[in-house]
Amino acid sequence: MKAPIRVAVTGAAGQIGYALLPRIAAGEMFGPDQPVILHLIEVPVEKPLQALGGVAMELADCAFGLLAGVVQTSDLAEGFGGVNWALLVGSKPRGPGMERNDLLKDNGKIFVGQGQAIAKHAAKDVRVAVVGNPCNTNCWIALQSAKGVPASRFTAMTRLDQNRAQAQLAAKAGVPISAVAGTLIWGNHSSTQVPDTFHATINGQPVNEVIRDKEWLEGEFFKTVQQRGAAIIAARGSSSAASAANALIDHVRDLVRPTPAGQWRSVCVESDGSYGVPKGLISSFPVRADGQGGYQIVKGLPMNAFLESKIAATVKELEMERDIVSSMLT
Ligand code: NAX
Repeated sequence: MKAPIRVAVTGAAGQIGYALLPRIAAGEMFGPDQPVILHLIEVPVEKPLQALGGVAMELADCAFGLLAGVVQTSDLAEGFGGVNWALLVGSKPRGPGMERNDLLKDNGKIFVGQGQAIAKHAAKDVRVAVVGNPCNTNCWIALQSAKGVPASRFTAMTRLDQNRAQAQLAAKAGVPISAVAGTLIWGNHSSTQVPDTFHATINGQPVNEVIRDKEWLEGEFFKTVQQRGAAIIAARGSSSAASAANALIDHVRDLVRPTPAGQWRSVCVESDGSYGVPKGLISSFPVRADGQGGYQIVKGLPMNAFLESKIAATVKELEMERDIVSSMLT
């Protein structure tokens, strides 16, 4: 058995936390031979802290062989102390009548503090995955605030969007999920995200040769993926939780392991200027992991006018978000 790794999860008493934690403790994220010590971080408020106690009791009651310890805390020094992974799930939800700019600023403050605490207290090899929305910009803030931690350690999640796109294509083509490969999300995890079917395949064939319905591919498919989160809220009365937790398991597991030859995963990472995305923005790209803690943005995928115009729009939104929060950074 390997030595345990420490994994921090913020917002651990929330609904994604509830769906996520047992799966990490069961070995689905880091493998069946990797023990974990979970650092559960919540706000210092009675109700979530009480709920967190219940989550910890349930984790104990699962008697997971890989769960080597549980820390419950509101203190960021303790929460991020020695952690190898920081999964930043908790954030402030958008309240009734709240402007997007206010949401960005309120969450910005949270991620400044968390970025600073990660730099100060986490393990030297710490890696960060941001889920709490607006996740790209929150990730950008955390990265700017975590002085001394390499930017390549910071990612944000568009894997749920990729999984949604893959499922929609499989359903439309009437094929198993496994027949669809290479689905890809560009840009911001928001309603401007760009689900790309041009580089995906179904049973090894280009998508548009199997689904001969350009109107659906550029219309309904696009909108369904972009607005799936809102559709789930409308149906369930709360936002995606099981699928979001599942996507985070996929996101981290696929960054830890080497990506199989010829494949990529959608991951929001710091732009190096590829595909016309300004350097420094946290944007979703096709990414390949090397299994040693590193990754590469896949270069040279052919683009077209449709993709370019959609990517330009989502990048514009990312720049706008960055400009709103950048005054918070010292
Ligand atoms: P919940 O409201 O159920 O839980 C959030 C939890 O975070 C709460 O328990 C709250 O007390 C805690 N929290 C808030 N601020 C915190 C802080 N500063 N430190 C520690 N804990 C804090 O939300 P949930 O459904 O779990 O969603 C969590 C976040 O994921 C939201 O921001 C949501 O928008 C985002 N999502 C992101 C997705 C993605 O694909 N990137 C998809 C799913 C989800 O919508």
